[in-house]
Amino acid sequence: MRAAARAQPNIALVKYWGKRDTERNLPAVGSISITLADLSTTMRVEFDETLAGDSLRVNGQPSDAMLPRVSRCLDAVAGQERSRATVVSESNFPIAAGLASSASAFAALVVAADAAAGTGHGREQLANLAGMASGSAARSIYGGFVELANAGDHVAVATLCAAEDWPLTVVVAITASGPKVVGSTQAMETSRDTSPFYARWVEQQSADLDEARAAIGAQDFPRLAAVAEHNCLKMHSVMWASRPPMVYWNATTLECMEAVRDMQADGIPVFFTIDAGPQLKAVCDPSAAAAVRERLETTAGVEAVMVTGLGEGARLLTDG
Ligand code: 2P0
Repeated sequence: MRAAARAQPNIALVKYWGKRDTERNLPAVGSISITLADLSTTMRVEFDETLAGDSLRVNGQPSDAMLPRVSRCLDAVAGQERSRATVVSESNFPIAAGLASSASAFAALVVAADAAAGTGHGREQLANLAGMASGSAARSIYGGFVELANAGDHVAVATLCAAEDWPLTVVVAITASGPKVVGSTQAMETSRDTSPFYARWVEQQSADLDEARAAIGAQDFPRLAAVAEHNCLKMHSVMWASRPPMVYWNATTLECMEAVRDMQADGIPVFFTIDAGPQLKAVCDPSAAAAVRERLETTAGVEAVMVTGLGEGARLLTDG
């Protein structure tokens, strides 16, 4: 009745922003992401019929705030009649700072809970269960370049290109640590309810997905760079035009963006993307990784830099 699983966060190149069904947490738009290699969350789940309630520890500390969401996810995987569980989560990167910690956490949680409960869900089902807990978590079930598509009352998720077939490098510039001001779930609803650009955002997404899919199929870096930066800035424009406005960037985020622009002008194959947080993620060809790292590390205000390749999807650990 116990198991452990590991999953990595993913970074969307064509973003998920907005929900079409808040009850089942279904996204309003499809998305395309890359799963990272070196940042990870390990989840240990143990069901025990003698326990009176679920418990959760995150990086050694009890986490009552996240517990209801984890309990609902366990109900979805193992059924309402399940035994209560002890859940222990360890991440090797800062949580709740726009680095998709919920994606790696819930992807690892559903894989561990499925094994611990012996429910034997298929991969597609696990992606849907992870997505119900956190939309982006569905993508971390898979590795490499991953597309999530809306399909009726569920999502269809698949790897478009394996990590080893187009091994890009991601350099994450941490410009501020600590939890974000507005959580994504609330921010998405505010955008849908108030942003004059939201409807256009949803309408244009399939064109961006087509463009990114084609760029990935052809391993065309400049083409992928152009659509990814466009889609990122469009998502942030939706947020900026919301009421109240949601601006996740700080001055250092902009300094990093300018550093990426300077590198592009020098012919370095790199592009940026930014999620619901102030960190800038630079995606580059591995041959440029050292230069990109050095440039971002020496950009004023950057607190730390993390470098990673692309990795595999969520998986069980045998030392469970
Ligand atoms: C993404 N983000 O595609 C986008 C870009 C943030 C900006 O998916 O409400 O934490 O739990 O389904 O998965 C963050 O959203 O949101 C996210 P919920 P989630 O990566």
